[in-house]
Amino acid sequence: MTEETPTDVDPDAVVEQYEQQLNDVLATVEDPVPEADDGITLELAGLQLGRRDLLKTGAAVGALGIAGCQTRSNAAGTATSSGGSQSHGADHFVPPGEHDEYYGFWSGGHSGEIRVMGIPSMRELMRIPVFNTEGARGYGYDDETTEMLDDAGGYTWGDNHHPALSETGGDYDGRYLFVNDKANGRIARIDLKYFETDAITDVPNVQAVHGFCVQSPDTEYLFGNGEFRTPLPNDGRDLNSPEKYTSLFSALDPESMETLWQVKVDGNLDIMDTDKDGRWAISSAYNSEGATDVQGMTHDDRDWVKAFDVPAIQEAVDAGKYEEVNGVPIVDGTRDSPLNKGDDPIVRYIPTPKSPHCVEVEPNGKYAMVAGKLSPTVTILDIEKLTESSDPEEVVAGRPKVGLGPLHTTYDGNGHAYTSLFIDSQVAKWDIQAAVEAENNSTDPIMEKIDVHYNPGHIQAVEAMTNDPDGEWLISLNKLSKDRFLPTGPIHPDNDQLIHIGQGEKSMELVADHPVYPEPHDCIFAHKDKLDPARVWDKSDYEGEKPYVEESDSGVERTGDRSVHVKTSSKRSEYGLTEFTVKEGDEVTLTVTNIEGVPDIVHGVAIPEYNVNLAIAPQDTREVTFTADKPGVYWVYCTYFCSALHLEMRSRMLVEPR
Ligand code: K7E
Ligand code: CUA
Repeated sequence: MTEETPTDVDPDAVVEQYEQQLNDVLATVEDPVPEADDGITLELAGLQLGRRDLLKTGAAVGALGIAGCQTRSNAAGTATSSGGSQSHGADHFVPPGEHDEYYGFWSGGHSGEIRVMGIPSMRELMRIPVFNTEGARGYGYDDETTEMLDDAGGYTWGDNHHPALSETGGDYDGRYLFVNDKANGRIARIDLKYFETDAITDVPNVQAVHGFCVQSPDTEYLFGNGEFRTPLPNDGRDLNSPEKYTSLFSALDPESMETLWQVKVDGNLDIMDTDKDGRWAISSAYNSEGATDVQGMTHDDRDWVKAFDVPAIQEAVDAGKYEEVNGVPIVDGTRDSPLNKGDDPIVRYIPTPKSPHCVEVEPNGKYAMVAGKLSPTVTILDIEKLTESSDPEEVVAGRPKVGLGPLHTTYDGNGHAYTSLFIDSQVAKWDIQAAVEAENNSTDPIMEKIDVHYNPGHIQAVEAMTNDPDGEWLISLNKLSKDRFLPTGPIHPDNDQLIHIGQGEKSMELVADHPVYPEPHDCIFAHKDKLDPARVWDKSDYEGEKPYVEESDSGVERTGDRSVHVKTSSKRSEYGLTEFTVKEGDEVTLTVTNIEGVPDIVHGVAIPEYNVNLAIAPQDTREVTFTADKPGVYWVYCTYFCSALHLEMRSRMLVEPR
């Protein structure tokens, strides 16, 4: 057998091929790609050159419109992280000891975690492991979290994209954060009392739950879009019949986290949002062709945004108009479905330029913005017309031309929309009402553009998903940082940039660069007053599920011929048991309570060579079960540096040979 050897492909040629391919696709978009003002379309995806390189070579600085503060941060070679630069109008500096105004929850992409940030300082406050395992918090090591991950499919990683805060009355209620796992089709819930993942659902029948949101205004449902089309059920049938594959829209109950029903549609579902009245869930979609490669997926001129009439779908489910697959009722929402005939289809198909990306509903709930991605436009949908009109074309209320590669839109609550432009590496600010009044493809509604570095995906403004955003800060989550930071080898951090959006016509100001570990997709911010996290555990929250081990309860109980239950308290600077003895081959259940009531004093339990790693916050109890199959002496130590006698905080596990 001959092994395939890598061929000598010129790396520059690969870039050219990519740009050629992208240009070819863009050339087929109905509305022609505008000439960039400064003639830098050759730098299409911004892959070749950082703007810093341009600065170094002195090229076209003026033409690129590089703002003063960017030049300054570039020249200094550092991010303006202190925010103390005098000429900045906006100050994001939070002095030592003071708190940020907002909590930011960042999706961690394929790291599987959520990161909690303080805004505007951009300080990382905490990480919440969700689909990953994580040593520092003992997540995926104790029985409870291990079982939760096992029950949700046993995957060891996830790809979280869209964090969503629970809402009551159109405002964040501080109870839960939800997030999707695109990789394994899961949805997780994080309890914001404890900042801990408390439930994960492996959604049946779907691959790649991508678009995800809570239903506004009262979180009655969670909605997830199965992006990849697959046979239904995906059990080996129809492998080579892509025309039979289907993509599913799923509804979950936020309390039980059960999948309530699904709707099958034509095309790939992508991103979604809901209106503000609990009626419509609106999803972008691409690949109406039902193809399996790039050429096929971008062949036709049109794709269809899907608007799901939620009460009508619920009615169809209640009336038994579904087929059941793997225990979930599936309603037929394809174009040819009988439920889509007549004046009140359960799913409306609204034409958009091909391959749109995001749908984001503005705070008033009047319009939904569909970012064009390949088209340089945003399609504005009039949500009221969804209800009133049977002509899908009438639903389109406007289509401003915002720039190249529009992906996501966010809002300041003052009538402005902000759209990220992936290809242009910019954020465009535009006037929503002006865009509705303007001709399609007009650039008149555009108020301002600001350079970001580089290739932004999502952008989010503070409290943008509520009915009443605060409109002061905006984050651009840029996929590439290129040369903005000290080099860290071939894998660079992403670059999340903080922009002050202020008031007035031209008001956007870049105030900070923030390197982030790959790869956040989206984030969401809540004012600090909307959350009330616990400082210590309330043991009544786990009463009946786990014991609370007082010092005097510490001991070893033999529960069977080959099983023991070891219970111990922990406090500064000792465990309730300074040693415990088990027999070789015993299944050991170790229960540890942190009996301290002092906030911030966490104790760990690590047992070398047994993969045991617990982290126990004040008043919490954790359990782990393992088999003591190696005779010998094993020190048990505390992993959190909890006191001056932390190193002495130890116990011994003695495993007697059988
Ligand atoms: Cu645009 Cu998953 Cu919302 Cu990434 S998605 S960017
Ligand atoms: Cu307890 Cu260190």
